Amino acid sequence: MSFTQQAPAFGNPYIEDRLLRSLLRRVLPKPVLDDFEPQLAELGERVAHDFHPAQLEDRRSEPVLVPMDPWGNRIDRIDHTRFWRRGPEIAARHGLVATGYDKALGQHARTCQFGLVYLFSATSEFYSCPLAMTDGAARCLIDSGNERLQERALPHLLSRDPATFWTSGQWMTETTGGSDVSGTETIAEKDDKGRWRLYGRKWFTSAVDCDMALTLARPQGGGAGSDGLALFYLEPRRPDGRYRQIRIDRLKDKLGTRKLPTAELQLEGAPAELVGETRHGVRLITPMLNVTRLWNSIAAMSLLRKGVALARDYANRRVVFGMPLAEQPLHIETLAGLQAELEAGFHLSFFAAELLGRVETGNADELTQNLLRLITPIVKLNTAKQAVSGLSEVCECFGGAGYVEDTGIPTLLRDAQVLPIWEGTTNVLAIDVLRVLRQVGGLQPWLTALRVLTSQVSTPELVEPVKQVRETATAAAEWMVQHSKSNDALTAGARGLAYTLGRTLALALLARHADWSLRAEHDPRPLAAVRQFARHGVMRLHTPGQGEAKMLATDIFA
Ligand code: UCC
Repeated sequence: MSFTQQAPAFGNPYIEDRLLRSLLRRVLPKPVLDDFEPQLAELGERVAHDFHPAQLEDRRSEPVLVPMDPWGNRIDRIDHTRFWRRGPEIAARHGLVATGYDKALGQHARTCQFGLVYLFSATSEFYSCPLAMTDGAARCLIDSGNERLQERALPHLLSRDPATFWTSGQWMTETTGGSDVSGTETIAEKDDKGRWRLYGRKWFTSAVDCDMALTLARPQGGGAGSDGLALFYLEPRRPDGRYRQIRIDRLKDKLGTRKLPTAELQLEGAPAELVGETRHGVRLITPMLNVTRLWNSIAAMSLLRKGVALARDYANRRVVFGMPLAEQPLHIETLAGLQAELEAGFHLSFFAAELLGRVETGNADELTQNLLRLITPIVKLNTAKQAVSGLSEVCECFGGAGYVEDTGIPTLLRDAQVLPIWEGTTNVLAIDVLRVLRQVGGLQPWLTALRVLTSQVSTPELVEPVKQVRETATAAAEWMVQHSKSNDALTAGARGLAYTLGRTLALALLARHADWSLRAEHDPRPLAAVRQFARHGVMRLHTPGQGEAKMLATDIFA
């Protein structure tokens, strides 16, 4: 019998995840954790022993658009994968959206919810995407103050009963673009009964067979640009499942997230309802964007965590050059580097979740609200990049097997590549960071957060990382002063700024957690993560050389 390699095993991602468990012990009051923990363990059990093997077995299936029935009737039915058909049951039963709004959990509702999302997302065939939009829609409707729509939709969006649970879509992207929506061509017209009807083409509508959707359209006679757009609510399908004046042209042929049916569709007079006024739709939909950006961050860490867990397990099973990979110094370094980036992105994401929970329950002052607004794009763009580069490394940890589809490893990387693209690309979000800095009057919320976090660190071993945080904070403040004089220089350096703000905050969060872990639990591993991450560096600021950059980018000799 020739040699066969043992496959990596994937265990309960709650029971086996030191990171999440120790974060929850620090952040949640003990009675809340004691009460909530069985839900995490139960979902983790299903993820490892049901969802993961079921998805591997059904690896090849993809959703299919069935435009016509056999008798020539237009039906536009989407036949989902097996796992997707279970989505509503899983989402409702485990409260993947509802937990975030659970009043009994108070300001901890978001931490608890995103704990569940972190366990589920990487093993959800991206069913987490419609759930993110569902959560975003609930937030949006609450913030809009539109009581009629709240009464209509919230009981469904926040339902824990699969029979009444709804998902929501977020239909923003058109052929004119998903980043700059000011060119949106969808028109809203009133019919002779005074009802709004939408006409236009949506170009990237994820999870198209949702129960409701929020979308942007231009009321006829309204102004140009994004100010003239209004936010509309629609229920795309009739009770029999047929679409209401909507035609699906095709499903997208994407690099990854292939189980997620993303469609191009035509609105041919679809009935809709105004959420707010007949303009300022972009402003009205931003609560949704901010919530989905946080889901994106947690999803990034969920995927990276799964990859690292598989690579770590594999390193114990794979023997080469006479030794398990897990005992080889260079492989150990590689895994340690991955783990440190994971821990950094994890603490960033859960810090944002914690702040969101405080803001939503009225337990946050203005500075904290500004901090949440500032770090939401920063956390999203940093974690998305960490997931892509980390999962590329994860593939390499498996050698050739990491390049072979039926191991399930390549899918992790392909799926991760959507994370820096949708919900705001890295550049769009870096520019959003500049927008927030202008609105909140500069770096103050970030500087204050660093000061508060580092003041909680007293362990002598953490003196150096804390110094690194403080020095980078000073450098960032100086960089802002130097570059604020030129809008071009500020914009060209915005990525470097956003990376630096994110990585420095991550280092401070890691240090705070390591300090607590050493004192409260005598666990030295978070300290090791701080040091490793500090070695990777947090400073990404640079002074852009505009002339040279342009010469290189255009390849034209000036
Ligand atoms: O739809 C898509 C696929 C869905 C898949 C969901 C998956 C979720 C993750 C799942 C994980 C498993 S993808 C398409 C997504 N599209 C975007 O994310 C849009 C990206 N573009 C931007 O974010 C841009 O910055 C825009 C569209 C917001 C820029 O629009 P404008 O109109 O040029 O921007 P303005 O005029 O600067 O902003 C309009 C208002 C301003 O407030 P006022 O009117 O009071 O001055 C801004 O301050 O909106 C405010 N604003 C915000 N407020 C802009 N962005 C934000 C924000 N993020 N939060 C709060």
